[in-house]
Amino acid sequence: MATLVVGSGAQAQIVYSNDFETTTGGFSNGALVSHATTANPLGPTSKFLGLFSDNTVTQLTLTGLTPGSVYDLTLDLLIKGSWDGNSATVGPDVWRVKAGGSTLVDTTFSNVAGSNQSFSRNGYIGGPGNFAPGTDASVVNNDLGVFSHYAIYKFDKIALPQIEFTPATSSLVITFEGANLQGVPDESWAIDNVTVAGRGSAIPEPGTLALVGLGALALLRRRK
Ligand SMILES: [Ca+2]
Ligand SMILES: [Ca+2]
Repeated sequence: MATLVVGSGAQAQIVYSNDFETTTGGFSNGALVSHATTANPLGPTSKFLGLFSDNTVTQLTLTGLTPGSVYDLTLDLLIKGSWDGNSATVGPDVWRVKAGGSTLVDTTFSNVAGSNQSFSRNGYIGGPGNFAPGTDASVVNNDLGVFSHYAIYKFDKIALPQIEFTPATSSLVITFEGANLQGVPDESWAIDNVTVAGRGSAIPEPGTLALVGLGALALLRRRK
């Protein structure tokens, strides 16, 4: 059941996949933590990579990418505790994803009634969203007390716009971070089911083939 896939075959085009049941593989920081609640919507024993708070960062280093190709990042995000969304006094409680020099996600989340969040399914990249707590979450549980209530957001191919990036080089560091958070157990986050997959056609050695193609083109021109 537990899976970690790195650099699988060209057919699958999955360059990274981890459900964090057995390994933190590829990530710079974080522990395998059980989301200790009987209401765990990902299964009572499912583990996450976390818990992160304050300004803690974790980074995923990807290698073997094809420069110029588009890759999709999917994940589940656990927002735990009293996140205050757009609040100017005890926030804003921000969560971001960056790839290289690009910001892929920059948004706020709220688990607290009266504080709105900027996240919605169409507004997570940036922008001054102003939506109710838990908007577009797949699960919201406010029955566990202020430090334990949570929401889970699925960044996937169906419910939300894709998180995508186009690497300029064959390796890339993806950074996941929170900002303005108030520490565990007050405000924290964790991730699960992280997958990175390329959209390109199933070609074993794209770089090599491109060079071969250019060579063939040169030959054709020479013949003409
Ligand atoms: Ca898991
Ligand atoms: Ca806060």
